[in-house]
Amino acid sequence: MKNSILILFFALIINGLAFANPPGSAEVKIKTSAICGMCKKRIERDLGLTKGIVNSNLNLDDKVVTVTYNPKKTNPEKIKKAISKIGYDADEVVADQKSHDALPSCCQKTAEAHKD
Ligand SMILES: [Cu+2]
Repeated sequence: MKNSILILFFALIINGLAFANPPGSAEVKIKTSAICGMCKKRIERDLGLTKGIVNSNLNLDDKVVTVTYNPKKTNPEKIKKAISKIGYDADEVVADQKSHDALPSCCQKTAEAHKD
């Protein structure tokens, strides 16, 4: 009886540790101005090279990129700036004009407007 209580006790501790520290990462969702699959690849690749970012996945349906990051190394503000530097809007952060203008014209956020 004593043993099973001990085992239960340790199981609870181990469980608690596992949940308290989901490998130390955090997640943020950021709305971007991505347009096509090239945009998706470009953003995910460049974010992958950005300090503190563990993983990113851009959903082209709603243009929201889900970024997993290490909160000790970066934060959502820095991540938005990184996306702006790639050439895309990130929530309230407007795309860096120079980077945006360097994108293929089909990937520029004005591309959609030109079609109308
Ligand atoms: Cu594109």
